[in-house]
Amino acid sequence: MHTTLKTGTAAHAKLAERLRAGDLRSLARAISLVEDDAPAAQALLSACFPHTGDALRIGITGAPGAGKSTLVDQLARTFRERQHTVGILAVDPTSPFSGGAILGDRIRMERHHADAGVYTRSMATRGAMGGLARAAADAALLMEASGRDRILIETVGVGQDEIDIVRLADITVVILVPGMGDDVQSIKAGILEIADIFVVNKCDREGADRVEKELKAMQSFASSHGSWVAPVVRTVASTGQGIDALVAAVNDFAAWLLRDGHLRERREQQWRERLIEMVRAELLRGLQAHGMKAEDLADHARRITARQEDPFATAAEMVKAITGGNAHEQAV
Ligand SMILES: Nc1nc2c(ncn2[C@@H]2O[C@H](COP(=O)(O)OP(=O)(O)O)[C@@H](O)[C@H]2O)c(=O)[nH]1
Ligand SMILES: [Mg+2]
Repeated sequence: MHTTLKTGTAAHAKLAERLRAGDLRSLARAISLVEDDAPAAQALLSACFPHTGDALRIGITGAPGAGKSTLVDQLARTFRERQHTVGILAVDPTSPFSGGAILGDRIRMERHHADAGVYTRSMATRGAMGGLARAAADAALLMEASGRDRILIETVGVGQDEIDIVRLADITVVILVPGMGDDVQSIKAGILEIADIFVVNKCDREGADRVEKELKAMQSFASSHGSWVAPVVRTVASTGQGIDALVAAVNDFAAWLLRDGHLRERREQQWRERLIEMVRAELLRGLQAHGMKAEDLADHARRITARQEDPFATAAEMVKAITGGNAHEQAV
């Protein structure tokens, strides 16, 4: 089954067009639409999608205060020097604030204010309807459609949300710092496994050697990477020390991705997962359009718990109601 790309209505087409021409206000408006999961968002994303796929999306994660924002700033500056255009997406699953209200990111936006080649946007739990990871992925896509070829996605290290968010990137950079109690041993295995590049930031502090040594001892954890061994880069983000080495590591990894179909494989895996998510969201939307309310779901749950209703039959019935057929027969 193939669905051709839908062209949106005139209004979406116009917004998409202005966004693609580099108009920052249109980009901001478009991101708000996807953040709100507005009905208009789908047509807009569809219109932008054909104009994406060439940018490098770099996910950066680490504990609060590790220096992510400072490092992202330095990366943005370096990429600008090398004639790239940059989109920065700061995603905070722990914050209820959105749209640029995250402290520090305001300061950053002011710093890059004069440069239209750097676009910064904050995103938080409250703003993102239908999942932060989904909204972040869509926002990154819009930034890319607006012509940015380096998308930096910064997210705070707090667990599954963070993993979901960095997994939408092509490259994942994990930042550690000496003496913050987040010794390598205490870092969640899930985070170590997704790292393509390790950064030991705040190397002006004591203990950087130990963090680096521990990381190197654990490099074998990144076994899912095949021939790539995640390097350890030492930085002092606040002075810019080590940033060139980090950019070099990013470029090395980007080159590795382009060899033997690694990038294609990674992106296909991402789309497999995202498609499932999108279908799930679409089904829920269909159910809501069909009149299902949160109270109905609560009623079902109550009856099911009391063994007055069969959840397996209910789920099939619900899907059948919106697809007009037997879900199982159709799926097989
Ligand atoms: N000493 C030192 N301080 C740093 C370094 N990098 C960042 N900082 C400081 O650490 C604090 C937190 O940095 P920030 O980038 O906001 O961290 P984030 O929460 O991970 O985004 C700020 O005061 C930075 O100036 C570094 O390499 N050395
Ligand atoms: Mg930050």
